Amino acid sequence: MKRPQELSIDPAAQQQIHLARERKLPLIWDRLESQKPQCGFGSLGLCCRHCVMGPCRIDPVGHGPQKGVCGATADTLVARHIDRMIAAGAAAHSDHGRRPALLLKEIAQGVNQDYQIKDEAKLRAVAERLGIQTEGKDIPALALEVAEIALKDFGKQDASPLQFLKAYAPRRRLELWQRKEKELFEKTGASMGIIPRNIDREVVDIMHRTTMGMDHDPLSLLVQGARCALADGWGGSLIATEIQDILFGTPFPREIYANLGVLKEKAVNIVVHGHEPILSEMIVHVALQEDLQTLAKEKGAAEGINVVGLCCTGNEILMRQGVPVAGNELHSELVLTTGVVEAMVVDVQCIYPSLPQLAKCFHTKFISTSDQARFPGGVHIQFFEEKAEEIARKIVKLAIDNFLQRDPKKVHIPQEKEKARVGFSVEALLEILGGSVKPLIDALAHGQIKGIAGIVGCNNPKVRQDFFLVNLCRELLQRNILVVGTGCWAIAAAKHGLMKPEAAEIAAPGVREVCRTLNIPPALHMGSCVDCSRILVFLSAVADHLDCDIADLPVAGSAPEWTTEKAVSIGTYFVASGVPVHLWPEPPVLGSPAVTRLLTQGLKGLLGGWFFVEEDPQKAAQTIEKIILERRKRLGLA
Ligand code: BF8
Ligand code: SF4
Repeated sequence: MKRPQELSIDPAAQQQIHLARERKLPLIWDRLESQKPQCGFGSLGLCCRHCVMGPCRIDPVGHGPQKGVCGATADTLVARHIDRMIAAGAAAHSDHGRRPALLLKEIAQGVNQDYQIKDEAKLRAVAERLGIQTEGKDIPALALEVAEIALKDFGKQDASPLQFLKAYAPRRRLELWQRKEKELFEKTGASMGIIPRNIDREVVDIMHRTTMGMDHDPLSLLVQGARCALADGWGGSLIATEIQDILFGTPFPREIYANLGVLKEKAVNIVVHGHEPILSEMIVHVALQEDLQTLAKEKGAAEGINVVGLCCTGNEILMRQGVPVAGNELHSELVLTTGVVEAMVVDVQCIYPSLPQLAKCFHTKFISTSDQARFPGGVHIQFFEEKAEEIARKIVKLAIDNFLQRDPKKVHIPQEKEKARVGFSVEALLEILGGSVKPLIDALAHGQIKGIAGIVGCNNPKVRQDFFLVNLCRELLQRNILVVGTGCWAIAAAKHGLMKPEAAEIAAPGVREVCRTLNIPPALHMGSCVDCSRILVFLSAVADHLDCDIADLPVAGSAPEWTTEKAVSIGTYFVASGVPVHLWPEPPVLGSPAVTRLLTQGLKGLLGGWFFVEEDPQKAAQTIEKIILERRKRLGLA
């Protein structure tokens, strides 16, 4: 059995793993062990269950079957599987984006009174960007138009590009996608679209083309994968980010705390976990109401109510409200083992189904709220946006009532918490830079900063928690590469002190100097996973300023502890936008050398980005540096 130190580099996690073992509480790492050895066919992408002539598998060493019952080859199986991963990931982000779009419409029409538009300036900016005539129009009218355009991007039936993509993607990139569609047709005689037409349709297209007896060509499967991922990045995720900013405010820099030490022994602790801020914003709002704070104190919680976030919904309220974050994905079980969580309230995505059972070992109420995410063993309180405040109050009251059930013998809160400066939206970055990307471009041109790397994605129990996220970041900073990112990486960077302005000390002199001058940390928190769209928008601003393509910029990406299908979609839309992307662990594609070649080499000529796999943070940083240096050279920079 591995020691806690081998499972996580986070001392808070190590303590709680140790404690859980003493109390015989099963954790995710134990279940991973129990799954070993994991299926070799699945790991290589060589199995298929798309019809009941199967399940089929293909023998990677050539002794067994080389084709499925229908005749599908390894190349088809692997490409179809990756496509379905992209479709699921894009669906998750985009279905999330649909909610704020619908809510914006309801607010504009006066149907929903529980929420307001907090950021009118952002609404105007988005409307202008979408080409809406803004003069003389009031806020509800503009909100309605923006919402309608967003909703149309989900449902329009013509083949024109998504409106959001057209309004936000850089000029040269749009031209490249159009050119490549033509080239593909000229070369193959088959029509293959890259530019997304409709967010939902690209997901449906994948489900259609990957069913039995449809598309068997790895190239056309992967091109549709790219198209669907682009519908996520420049569509669903972007819509989520922009409209959430309109509804709840665009993030600007602020100080927060991160790690399990943000829990309070003398408070009613409510952990909000999941992804959509619509519920968590309301929980934060009602938890501040005086009558509820008083009620908590009457029950003996001297410090009232303490709402903390987890994972991406945590990132949302951290960026906008300064709510402390208890941890990233692998902290989601550990937070319960502190014994001080009165309620864990979840919405959608990345919520382990093990949580309600683990909550039962304590007094913790596990409360699910989404019609799309039910958890046997938990409490379900259905959330309705039009009754948001009433429902949020009910949830918070339940948590308060639960305070008296806490068992002091089971309480252990690790002391670890780190300060972090977060909230680097594109708007915030532009303000820091004095209104334009030019100072950053100058710093890049003069070699003060070599390049920019985006680190995104998850924790994965197959990788020592935070080890790769943190060490890759350090390695890049030491190579004079500025780091931006989102999701569980951002929480890791915050927990490990990389988001304090003082962390600039570990960076090479150029980055250090820039950070000192601008008073920013060297690792910039740009938000939740849907906020990877902020990175796209920022790259777009830089590319348009230079009148070049994203593929010309000295940038690269990485998802070094990735887990989810959403991460595949994110990685793919960066690649399809011209950014090379590092991955670890390796994706389930190695069963097809042809698909692997396409992903690691072929896509480069087509879209400018490609994937590479590397197990070691130092080597991954070396490769990223090499890519950045090559791109600098092509741009004529030293
Ligand atoms: O959307 S980084 S484990 S929490 S998938 Fe999930 Fe991965 Fe965390 Fe956020 Ni993103
Ligand atoms: Fe097997 Fe083909 Fe059916 Fe897949 S689609 S399960 S490979 S027969």
